[in-house]
Amino acid sequence: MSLHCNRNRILITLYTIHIYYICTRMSSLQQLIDKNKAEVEAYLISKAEELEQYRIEFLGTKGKIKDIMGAMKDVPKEMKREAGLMLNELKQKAEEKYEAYKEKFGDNSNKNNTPKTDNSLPGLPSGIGARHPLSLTMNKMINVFEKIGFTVAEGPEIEDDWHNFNALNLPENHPARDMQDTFYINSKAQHGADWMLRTHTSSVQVRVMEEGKLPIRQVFPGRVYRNETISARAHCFFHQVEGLYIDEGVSFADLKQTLYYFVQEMFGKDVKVRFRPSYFPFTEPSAEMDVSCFICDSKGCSVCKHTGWVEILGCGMVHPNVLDNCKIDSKKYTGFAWGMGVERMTMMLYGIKDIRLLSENDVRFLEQFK
Ligand code: 2NL
Repeated sequence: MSLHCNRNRILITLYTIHIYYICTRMSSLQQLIDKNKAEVEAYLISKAEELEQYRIEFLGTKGKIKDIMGAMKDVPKEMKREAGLMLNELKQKAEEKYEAYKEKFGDNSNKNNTPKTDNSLPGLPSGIGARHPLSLTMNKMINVFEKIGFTVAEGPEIEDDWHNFNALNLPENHPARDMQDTFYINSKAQHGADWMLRTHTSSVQVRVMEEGKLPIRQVFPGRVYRNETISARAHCFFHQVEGLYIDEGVSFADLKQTLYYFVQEMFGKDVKVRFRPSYFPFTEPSAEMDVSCFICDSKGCSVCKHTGWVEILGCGMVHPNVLDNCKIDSKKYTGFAWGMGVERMTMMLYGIKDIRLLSENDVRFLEQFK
């Protein structure tokens, strides 16, 4: 170590002589400063020891910069100001380089290795997530039915012909089976059955009915698929909450009251409902239910297309053929069923104008539901 220091000292002393030599020979302090600047820039530092070496050589009390400062006394008075500025610039450059590397190699002043972070400080907060608006709506819908004794059932998204169509009184040549509407997976594959993405959650209801445990009072939430062109109003996959109630003596009056209770819980006690006759292959009679427009209080707006009413679901009494297909005695049992779209309901509740926002998962959209 002392050998090392002595060597440094000898080098530095030699350098001092060298400086005087250059100062007299070149008669220009500028050249000396420029030379040092270039040396500072070119000095290679790859480890902490080299950084210390650099410090001693340029910034130490017996270093090159101090030496040049010593040489300042020989600079003529009228040049002192300019020379001082040049020297300061060199010093600043040398110090900046030193500080930059000091940061890189860590501060060695922390000799006893005490940790530099205070572990008692609270951690950085991580962002709170938000439920997807579809989940919010779906949960709200399910909760209403749970309050009046309905339970939840789920089933597969890949279905066979029987559960998605045949059992539901959708005959072989029904237009709903068309390739235009249904995503078939492979045509007439194993055992002559078509596999497809379910087009409604009614297929789960068929599975429940086939189990034969009665009465049935359930809701069926889930994703369904239809081969539609994607636009602001339609998507090739969306979500439904369907429902089914089968027991002895279930009537259309029960259907009306159950769905009326549902909309009151969803939209408030002042909401009005109306039923319009409709057609579905799996129900008879069938109806569609409208609610009074809660956006404009039925005064007329773009949501209700200035009619004062918005359609929210399709429903009806389960067709006797469907009951028979599922081995439920249609002479003894009756039931009602309904189906509604979760996207549509969500768009109405939150004023969302484009259905695609609900499946793109743009965080800027989703974080608004915190
Ligand atoms: C609509 C119409 C509806 C059903 C779904 C159903 C299921 C079985 C038996 C009878 Cl297993 N019906 N479901 C009934 C009527 C309408 O959905 O427009 N949904 C969005």
